[in-house]
Amino acid sequence: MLLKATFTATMFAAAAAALFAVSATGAANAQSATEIQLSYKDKKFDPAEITAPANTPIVIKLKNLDAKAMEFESKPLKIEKVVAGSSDATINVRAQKPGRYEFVDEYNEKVAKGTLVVK
Ligand SMILES: [Cu+2]
Repeated sequence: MLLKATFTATMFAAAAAALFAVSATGAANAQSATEIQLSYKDKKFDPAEITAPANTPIVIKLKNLDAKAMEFESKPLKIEKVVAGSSDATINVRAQKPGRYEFVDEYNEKVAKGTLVVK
């Protein structure tokens, strides 16, 4: 019985250490987020293509320079955010695998397109 109790305590300690390691990694990721400046004017994203490293959280600082509201939307990134006219927004993007991720202003999606390239 004593041996079993010791074993269980050791397992518990190992599990606690593993949990701590996971949260420590999470904190490190949050610190290394890539920040990208993006503006929106005359129904165009500038730049139309933005680039970020793979497997790192991304923060898009979006400036809507148009007087009207727009809606930043990306189906592949599962993001939707309404940005009022003449205002800024912060868009948090989870770490992504390499690839091309399209986004649009949903209110003008035929013309207002951009791409996030992750590599
Ligand atoms: Cu939408």
